[in-house]
Amino acid sequence: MAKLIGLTFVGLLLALYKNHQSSYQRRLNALREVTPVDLPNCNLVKGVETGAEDLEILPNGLAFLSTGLKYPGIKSFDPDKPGKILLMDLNEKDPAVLELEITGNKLDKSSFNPHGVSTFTDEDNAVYLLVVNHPDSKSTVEVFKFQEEERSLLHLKTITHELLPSINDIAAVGPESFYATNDHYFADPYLKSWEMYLGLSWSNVVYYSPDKVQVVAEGFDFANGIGISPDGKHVYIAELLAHKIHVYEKHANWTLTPLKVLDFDTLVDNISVDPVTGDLWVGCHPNGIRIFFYDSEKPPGSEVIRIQNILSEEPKVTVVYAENGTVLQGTTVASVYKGKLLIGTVFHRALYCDL
Ligand SMILES: *[C@@H]1O[C@H](CO)[C@@H](O)[C@H](O)[C@H]1NC(C)=O
Ligand SMILES: *[C@@H]1O[C@H](CO)[C@@H](O)[C@H](O)[C@H]1NC(C)=O
Ligand SMILES: CC(=O)N[C@H]1CO[C@H](CO)[C@@H](O)[C@@H]1O
Repeated sequence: MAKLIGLTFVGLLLALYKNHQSSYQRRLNALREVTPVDLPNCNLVKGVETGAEDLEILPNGLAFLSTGLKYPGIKSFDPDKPGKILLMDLNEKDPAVLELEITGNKLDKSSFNPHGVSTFTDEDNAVYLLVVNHPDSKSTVEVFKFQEEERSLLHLKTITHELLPSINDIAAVGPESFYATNDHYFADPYLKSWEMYLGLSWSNVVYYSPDKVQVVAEGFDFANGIGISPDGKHVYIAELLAHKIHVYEKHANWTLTPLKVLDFDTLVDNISVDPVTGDLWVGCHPNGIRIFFYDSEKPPGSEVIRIQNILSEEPKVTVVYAENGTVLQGTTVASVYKGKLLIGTVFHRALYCDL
C-alpha cells in the first residue's frame, strides 16, 4: 500500500513536472522558428555592438539609445564596461552614434547600467530623459536634462522607491513622474527563475510621482514594455511570457482599467507608439529559450510587428521584419521616423531600414 501511495506520489510529481515543462516551453515559445521577412536598405548602425535595449526618437529626429545593459542571466558582449546613452541624429543621411557625456556629480558612471528610457518634453521645450538604471543590481530611475547644444546629459536626480524594486521599462508623464513595469530580475534573480519557471505572474505596473506612488496593474507573467497613446488616454503594456498586449484606459487620477487584450505568437518586449499615426511598433523575441539561454550556434532571432487601429474590433497586425539571428539578435524595440525603422536589441546591434 505504502509503495502504491509512493508510486502515485511520484506519478503526480512527474505529471506536475511535465505540465510545467510544457507550459514553460509554451510561454518561452521554445519551438518557434522564424520565417524571414525583409526590409529594403537595412544597415547596421555603426558604433552599436553591445545592445540598444531601449530607444526613443524625439519628434525632431534625435534618437536616444541605451547600450551596454547587464541583466542577470542574459548575454553581454562586454560585461566589464559601464553602459552608456547614445545619441543618433536621424536627419543625417548615414547617421552614426555619439556617446552623450553625463555631467553633474551625483551619478556613479562606473556602475551605470541603463535599461528602459523615456523622454518628457515640457512646455518650454526642455527635454528630460528618464533612464532605468541598475547600479550594483539595484533599481533606480535617473532623471537627466538633455543639453542639446553641448550634446550632453545633465544628471538631476536619482529616484528610488520600495514599490520600484526591479524596474524594466518606464513611460514618462512628467520630468519626475512615470509609469514603470516591475519584473523581479534585479530584486532576486533566484526567485525570478522560479517565478518564471512556474509562471507565478508576480510582475506589476506602478505609477510614480513625487507626491503619490501606487500599483496600477498587477498579475503579469513578466510585464515588459509600456507605452502611452498619443492622446494620452490609453496605456499599452506588453506581457512578455504570456505573449499579450494589454490595453488600459488611463484616468485623470492615473489609475488604469483594463479595456482589451491582444494575443501573439511571439514574446512581446518594448512598445513604441508612433506619435503621428498612433500605431504600435513592438520589438519581439520569436523564441524565448534562445534569448534566456544564449547559444551562439542558435542565436535568438528578431521580429518587429506593427499594430494598427488597436482600439477597433479588428486591429491589423503585420510582421514587418523577421530574421533568424544571423544579422540581428534579440530585438527589443523598434521605432519609426520619416519612413525609416530603427531596431534595437538587448545585447547585440541596431539596424536601420527603409520601410
Ligand atoms: C480614479 O478614477 C476612476 C475613474 O474616474 C474611478 O473609477 C476610480 O475610483 C478612481 N480611483 C481612485 C483611487 O481615486
Ligand atoms: C538563418 O537564415 C540564413 C539565411 O536565410 C541561413 O543561411 C542560416 O543558416 C540560418 N541560420 C540559422 C541559425 O538558422
Ligand atoms: C522606442 C520606444 O518607444 N521605446 C520605449 C520602450 O519602452 C519604454 C517604456 O516602457 C519607453 O519609455 C520607450 O520609449
